[in-house]
Amino acid sequence: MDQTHSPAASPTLAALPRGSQLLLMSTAIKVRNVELREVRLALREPFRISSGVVTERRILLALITDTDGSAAWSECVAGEDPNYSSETSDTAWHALREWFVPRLLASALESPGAAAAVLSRDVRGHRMASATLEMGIWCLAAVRAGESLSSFIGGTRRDVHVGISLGIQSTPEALVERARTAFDAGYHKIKLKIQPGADIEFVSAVRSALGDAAPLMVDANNAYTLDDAAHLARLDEFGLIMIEQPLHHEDLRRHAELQARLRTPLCLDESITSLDRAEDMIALKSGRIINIKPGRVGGFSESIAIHDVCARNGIPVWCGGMLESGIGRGYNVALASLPNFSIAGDISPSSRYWERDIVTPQWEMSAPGVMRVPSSPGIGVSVDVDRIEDLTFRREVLTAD
Ligand code: OSB
Ligand code: MG
Repeated sequence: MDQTHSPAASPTLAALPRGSQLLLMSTAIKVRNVELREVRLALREPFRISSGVVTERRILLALITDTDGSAAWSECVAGEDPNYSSETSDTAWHALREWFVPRLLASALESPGAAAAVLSRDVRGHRMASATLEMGIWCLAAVRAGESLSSFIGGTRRDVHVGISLGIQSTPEALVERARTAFDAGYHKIKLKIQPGADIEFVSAVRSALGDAAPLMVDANNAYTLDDAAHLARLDEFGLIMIEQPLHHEDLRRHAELQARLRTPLCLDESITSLDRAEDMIALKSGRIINIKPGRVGGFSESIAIHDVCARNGIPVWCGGMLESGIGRGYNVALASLPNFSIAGDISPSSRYWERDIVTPQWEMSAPGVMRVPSSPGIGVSVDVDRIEDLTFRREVLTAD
């Protein structure tokens, strides 16, 4: 299946990379300054995965302003500790300030699709930091074009299905209670975090309590090894939609061996850091589904390329989450509006995470399990700058001179 969903009608323009059509008619993007902020936002309840727990997010935000005065906010998905990725809020701040923002300030971009190459030239890694600017440039270009980010990148869905990711709980009963609330709220995918000692019994309890119709999956965040293959095969009996990233965060080969021994599809998250890794996963049969987090792969251009290659190979994708504020959520909603995002994303409403988000309106379900894709320019929600000001822990404005 060839997926071409360019917003342009003309065949010549449609052949150009997404987002470049309108910009041909205007001028290149020249960034005047980038304001970095770290805001601290407490989660409503601690979120525990096999490799750590978060109670308060340290969220890095960037406000990118161009020489015409157009602006866009973006968010870095790096976490507080290096337990999901080697990047953290602190390493991302450093990478942005020292390497990525200076490159951006020194460049004129013909199209947002050109940003990734400018940012990553001669830099290894630091994809989450780089993605902060890459995604911001896509949003800025959409704002300049007066279009929603969704339609600008070729999104076709007006609504996206939402899932929820439930952290590891102390008892199966506590997990059942949360999963039941989520099922009743209409979530289309309920993800249970697991680890050795909190897996079979917990999943079994939820499946028994909610019945066969509940859309359940699990995510192990690398907590197992191939020696656990027989143990993990016991999950096959629970009719899970998928098992996410059971093995090492950089592995593909062992996941392929494991997949051959399981009926349940494997979905990779941590291991897919680029288009090449996605192609390798497909070639090696290391999994049958990909969780795309744009921050993990360096931004929207790479995410769209992964989306497209997966569509051509019959691999469904879904949009993962990194406990983003309402700003990062806006990017995820836009990305999830692309056609091959056929599985509900980890894109829950603001109230699942925060007492009060930093955007207005806050993200809410428009119907049970559904979130509307905004049609107004950019991410389609307003950034609450006063609230950001109150939550700011550090701030720095970087300019060309
Ligand atoms: O593995 O998907 C993950 C949060 C932090 C780090 C890793 C993961 C997650 C989630 C949260 O599952 C999903 C969400 O943002 O709701
Ligand atoms: Mg995951």
